[in-house]
Amino acid sequence: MKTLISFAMAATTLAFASTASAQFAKPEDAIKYRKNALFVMQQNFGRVAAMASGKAPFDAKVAAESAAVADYVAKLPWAAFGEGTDKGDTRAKPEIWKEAAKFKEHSDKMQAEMSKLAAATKTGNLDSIKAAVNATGGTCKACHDAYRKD
Ligand code: ASC
Repeated sequence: MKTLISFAMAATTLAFASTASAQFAKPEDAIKYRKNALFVMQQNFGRVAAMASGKAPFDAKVAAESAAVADYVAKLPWAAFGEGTDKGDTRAKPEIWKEAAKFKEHSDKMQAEMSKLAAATKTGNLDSIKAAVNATGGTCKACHDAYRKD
């Protein structure tokens, strides 16, 4: 009995672990998940970008907090681009599923630049933040140009 319970618990843990990383009940859920993650990321990145361009007053603490959130959330959307999630309420181009390696290169690049931005905000140096915002924004644009409709 004890063995059965621990087996059941281990199975449950495994099920939750894979649910959290890559499985969604419905394709619509995956699409919603990745769009919401990208939205939260953009809101936080955009806050820092507004400071970098002088559109918002520079607040080092808010910049660092926002960049840290963007850096973490940047890891999330990619698990939600699984097979069968190419159709529905999405602007994702079908090429994403035909050129998975290239798409991953874009997402890896963005995550790397976002991490550099988070590091730059920790120094509080506005010039390095500006450079990192431009580099990160460039990776957003490159991927949108290649893989997003309109
Ligand atoms: C943003 C946003 C993007 C990028 C891009 C940078 O804030 O939503 O897609 O920056 O505009 O060129």
